[in-house]
Amino acid sequence: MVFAVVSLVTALAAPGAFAQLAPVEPASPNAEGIRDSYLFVSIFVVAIFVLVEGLLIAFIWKYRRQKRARFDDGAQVHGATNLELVWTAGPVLVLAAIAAFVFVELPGIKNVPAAGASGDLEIRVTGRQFYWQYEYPNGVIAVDRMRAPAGVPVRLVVTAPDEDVIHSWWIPALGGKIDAIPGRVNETWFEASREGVFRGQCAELCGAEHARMLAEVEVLSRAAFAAWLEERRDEQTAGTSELGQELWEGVCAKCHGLAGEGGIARRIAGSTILQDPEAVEDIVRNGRRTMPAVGAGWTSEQIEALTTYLQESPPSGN
Ligand code: HEC
Ligand SMILES: [Cu+2]
Repeated sequence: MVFAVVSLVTALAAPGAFAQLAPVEPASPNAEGIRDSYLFVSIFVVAIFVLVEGLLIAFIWKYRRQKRARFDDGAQVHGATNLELVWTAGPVLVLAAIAAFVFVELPGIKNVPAAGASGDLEIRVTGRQFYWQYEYPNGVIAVDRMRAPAGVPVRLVVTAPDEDVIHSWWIPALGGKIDAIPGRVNETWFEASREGVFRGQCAELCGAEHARMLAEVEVLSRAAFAAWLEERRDEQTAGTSELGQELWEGVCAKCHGLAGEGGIARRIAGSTILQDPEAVEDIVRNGRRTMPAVGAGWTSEQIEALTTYLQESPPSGN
């Protein structure tokens, strides 16, 4: 008990500690709505905590034994109509205030805003063991790191393949969690208010390498995003994009290690299979014994990107 109090007090005394108790600095209107709701609820939480603990201490003091004999009862008190009315009506009013506030905020958190003059952008987000795959309207594919424009509503269509498990998309600065469920399509959105890199994490325990299922959204200016998307499209067609490296690092390395040195799955550095595009395609599309079909449904561009990467930069093993 004493230890708990001491550690709580020291934790709160650290600079910026209170800020750390609040959700991260929002960078999208829906994340703002979530944080505002959190802070609104916190007002009551803190007030009730102080009231209850304050009364507790006051009563312990006021009704202490003093000179009364050890086993004598204290004065008996019965009935206090006004007090009873207050502690019945008070919580009702508090709950009504919280419910009203949340219902006002909720549409702004949940609903994708109507597209502006520039139209919105839709990105398909697929959660798989243990990576996030993004598909842009022009066919560009990326893994784990999403690029998005600032100031544009981005609609995320979130799902998982039938043979996979449930994951949960969550970039705290850009909004709430949304589950990626096999065979179901969920929608969420963000409209990034500033450029920067916003980090998140799969928020649903999804298997051995769940902790490494990190996600990032790199928010660029509109012009920079448009340029990136177009360039990536061209590079992807020409087979010179970073997609191959993204696939190796985002997919294979999570189980086999960044240098193929082995992890939760065996070492594959130096394996001749990796130099044989057809063998790689087969194993990646169909799995092999205990290896799941991590690339089922991949486009031929994806397969080519990976096999080219494996030939150009074979995993070194250390
Ligand atoms: C979910 C974890 C996981 C991921 C992701 C994964 N693998 Fe595997 N991989 C395994 C396991 C487990 C085995 C061992 C299979 C067996 O023999 O039972 C394996 C075996 C292999 C082998 C050796 C096969 C053989 O017969 O010798 C190769 C090559 C391979 N993986 C390539 C890849 C490539 C390329 C990727 C990325 C596209 C990848 N793996 C992604 C789990 C994974
Ligand atoms: Cu996951």
